[in-house]
Amino acid sequence: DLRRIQRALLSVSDKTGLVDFARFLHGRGVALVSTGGTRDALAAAGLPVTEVADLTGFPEMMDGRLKTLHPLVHGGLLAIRENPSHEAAMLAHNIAPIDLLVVNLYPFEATVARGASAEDCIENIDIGGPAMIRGAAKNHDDVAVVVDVADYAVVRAEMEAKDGATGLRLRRGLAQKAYARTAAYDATIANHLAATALEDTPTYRALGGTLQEALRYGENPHQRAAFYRTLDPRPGVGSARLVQGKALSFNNIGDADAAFDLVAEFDPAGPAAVAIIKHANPCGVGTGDTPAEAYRRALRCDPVSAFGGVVAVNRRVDAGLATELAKIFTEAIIAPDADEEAQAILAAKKNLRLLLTGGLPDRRVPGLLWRSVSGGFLVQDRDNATVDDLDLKVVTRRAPTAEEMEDLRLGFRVVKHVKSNAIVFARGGATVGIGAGQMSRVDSVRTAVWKAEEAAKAAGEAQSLARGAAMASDAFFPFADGLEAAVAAGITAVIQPGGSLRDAEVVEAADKAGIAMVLTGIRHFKH
Ligand code: 93A
Repeated sequence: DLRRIQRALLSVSDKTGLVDFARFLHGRGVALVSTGGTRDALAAAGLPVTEVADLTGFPEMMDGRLKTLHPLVHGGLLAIRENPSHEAAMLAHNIAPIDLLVVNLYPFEATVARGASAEDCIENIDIGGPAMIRGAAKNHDDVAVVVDVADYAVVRAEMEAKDGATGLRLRRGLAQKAYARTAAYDATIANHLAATALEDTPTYRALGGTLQEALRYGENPHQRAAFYRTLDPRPGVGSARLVQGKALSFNNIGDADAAFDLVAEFDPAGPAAVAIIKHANPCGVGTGDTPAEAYRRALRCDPVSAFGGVVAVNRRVDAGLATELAKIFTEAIIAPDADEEAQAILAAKKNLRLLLTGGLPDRRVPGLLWRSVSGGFLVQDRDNATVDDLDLKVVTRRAPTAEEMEDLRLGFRVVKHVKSNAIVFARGGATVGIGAGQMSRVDSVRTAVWKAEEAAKAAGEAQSLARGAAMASDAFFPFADGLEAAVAAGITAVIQPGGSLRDAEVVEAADKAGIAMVLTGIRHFKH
C-alpha cells in the first residue's frame, strides 16, 4: 500500500509553513505544481515550480474563480493507478498523476467574521479547492491529501520513514479529515446564507434594522426567522445582555418584550412589579414590597399557565426572587439587573435564560410599531397612554374607595398589555383573573371569572378571587351583559374607557348593583 510521491500540487491561501514543506518535497525529488500566489511564494524562495496555468494551457481567469478546474488537474488526482482504462485515458489525454495534494481553502469563515461586504464573502467561497480535496480524498488509495498546515510535519515524517512514500493508513486518515473539512466549510456557508437571506430583504433595510442574529426558526419550526436591531435607544430585549442560558427563540424574544414593556408601566420608585407572560399575554401580574412578594402574587393568578413562562421584573433581581423563580420551570427572565447572589442561584438552572437590560424603558418616550400586511406594512405610534396621566371620571353614584382605586389603576395598567378583547380583575396589588383575546367582550369577562375561580381553588381559598376585585376593560362595554357577568362574580368596581352608545345602560346596571365605575376616555386595544 505504499505510494511514492513524485508530483505534488500545492494551492494554499494560508501560506504558513509552505516554503519549508515544499523545500523538503523538492529535496525528495518531488515535482511541484502551484496556483498563482502559491507559485509566487515558492519561486521567491528559489524553488522550481510549474504554474497550473502552464500545465492546463488556460490562464487563471474570472478573478481567480477558474484556476484548477481542468481535466489535467482533476484527472491527475482521480485516475486509479494500475487500472488499464484509466491508464489509457491518461495516456490519450496527456494527464500526469498527482500523488500529493496540499490545499487550504479561501478563508470564508474569517472573511465573514471580520464583517466583510456580502460580495467579499461570496468571493471567498472556495470552489476549486474543495473540488480537488474531494477528488484526491476519494482516490486516497493512490493520493495523499493535506488540508491542514499541521499535517505537513506528519506527511514529512511518513515520507522520511518510508523512503518518500506514504502508507494507506495515513492516506485514509487524511481523506477522512479532508471530507470533514469540506463538510464543515459548506455548513458555514449555508448558515451564513440562511442569515443573510433575511438580512437582504429590502423591507427590513428600509425599516433601519441591522441583523442581530439568525434564529433557529420563527413562530414555528418551518418558518425562517432572524432578529433585527433598530436604533431604538430604549432598554429592552433588543439591547439586553444574555447572561446565562441557551439562545433565545423567536417566541422567547416576543414574550420577553411583552413582559418587559408591561413591568415598565410600574415606576421602580414604587412597589416591585412582576409580570409572567405566556404566548404574549400576561397570565399574572403582581406588586409587592419585595420582588419575591410581587412574584408570588403574580403566580397566584394562574399558576398552571405560568409554567414555561417568561418573567419580567421592574427592578434588580435579588436572592429572594431568584429562589422563588428557581422553583418552577421558567423559559426566561428579563430585568434591569440582577445581584451576584441572585445570579449564583439562577446559575443552577442551566437552561433558564437571564436577560439584563441595564434599565427600564421610559413608557412615555414615543416610538413606532409596525406590522406587515400583504402588499405593505402598517405603522403606528406606540400606545404611550398611561393611567397616571388620565382624568378619571366617576360616573356611578358610588365612588371607588381608595383601595378600589388602587386596584382599578393596576388593572388598567395591565389591561393595556393584554390582547383584545381584554378584561383584567385586580385585587390587593395583583391581578386575580385575566380574560384575553376573545372575540366578544362578554366572553373575556367569563374567562376572567373562570380564571379567578381556578386561582382560588389552586390557592385553597373558599371564595373566588374575583370577590371584591376591581375590573378593567380595554374598551367600552357595548352592552350591559359583560358588566352583569362580572357583578355576579363579585366585582365591586370597574374602569373602562366609556364611549359606547349604551353607556347610560351600562352605568345604570352598575348603579343597580351598587358598584363604582370610572371612565378613562382612552382605549387600549392590542392585537
Ligand atoms: O476560486 S476558486 O474556487 N477556483 C479554483 O479553480 C481554485 N483552485 C484553487 N479557488 C481555487 N483555489 C484556491 O485558491 C485554493 O483552495 C487556495 O485556497 C487558493 C490558492 O490560491 P493562490 O495560490 O493563488 O494563493
